[in-house]
Amino acid sequence: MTRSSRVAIAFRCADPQFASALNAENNLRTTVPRKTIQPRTQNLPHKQRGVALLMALLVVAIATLIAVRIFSISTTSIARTESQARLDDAMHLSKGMEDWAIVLLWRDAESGDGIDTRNDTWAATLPPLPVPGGLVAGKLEDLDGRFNLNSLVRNGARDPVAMARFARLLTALKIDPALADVAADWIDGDAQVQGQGAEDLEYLRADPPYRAANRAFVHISEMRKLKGVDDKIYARLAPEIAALPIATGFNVNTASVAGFMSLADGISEELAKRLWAQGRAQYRNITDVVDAITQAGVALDPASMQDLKVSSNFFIARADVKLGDREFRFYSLIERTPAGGRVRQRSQGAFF
Ligand SMILES: [Ca+2]
Ligand SMILES: [Ca+2]
Repeated sequence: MTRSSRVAIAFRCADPQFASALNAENNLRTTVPRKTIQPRTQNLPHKQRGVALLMALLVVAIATLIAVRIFSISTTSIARTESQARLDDAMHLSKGMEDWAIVLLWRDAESGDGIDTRNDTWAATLPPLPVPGGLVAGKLEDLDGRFNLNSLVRNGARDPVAMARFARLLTALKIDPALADVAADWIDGDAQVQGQGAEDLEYLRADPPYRAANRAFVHISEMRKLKGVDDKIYARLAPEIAALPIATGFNVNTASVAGFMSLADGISEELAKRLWAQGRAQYRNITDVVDAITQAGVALDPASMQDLKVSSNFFIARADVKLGDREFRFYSLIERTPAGGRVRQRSQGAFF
């Protein structure tokens, strides 16, 4: 049924002539049984008149209820249609924000400095812009400065560099580093518990029971299902991790203090804060950051430096849309490519 036909029904039901039409129909209906039943007893006409009146009242009451129900269904449908239309408009606007983000990232790449930092244009918050019926605001954050959970297992085997880095990150965040084993078991293809990890047997005891995913993380919120992760731990972890569809390097320019602490044993919080530079680190290449760490007296394992970089390929674009009294938030996972960029994932409401 179309929206216009629903509206037509609603107004027909609300028409004042509707009641008199119903009354006329009721009179007809109640007249028929009276004529049929009338010969049975002497006092039936009087009784029948009472029944007829009762029936008339009942039918009017039911008709009124039906009319109200039809009207309320139709108004709910209209409300839902309007609500859906708002959501559709908001989604269109959020896709406009994706286009904006991709253009911004492409321009940044074209500018030619080859590095990505929080001082870049893409990192600036887009203040609320007026659009027909509301406002739109946006924010881009890079994800390559976070730990990619899917780097824990490569080609079916645990990656020792990634495992050690994640364990150090967990320690820096005051979380039991055993969670590195648990996360690796969650995504490795087997049901064999390694180290202090957990597989199906652990999760089948839950209520309701579930199994280990045994495939790459699709979203970081999967971490909530892992052994040992409660709301507090997840809240600490979420801003530090990413679940990217491919193996990526680690951008030191956008790393957090805990991220710097994860690079090597012996990087104190104090040193990490210096390297982090109030979130404004601007290393031109990896040699710069390696020199800064070694000059502070920390030995670096060359193998653990292999995936460090100073640029990013994955970003999360946030769009805040306000239309009338409704507010929407959308997140889009954007991959920067040589041709520009593409959207790899979308979500509404919460990203974490
Ligand atoms: Ca597994
Ligand atoms: Ca396993």
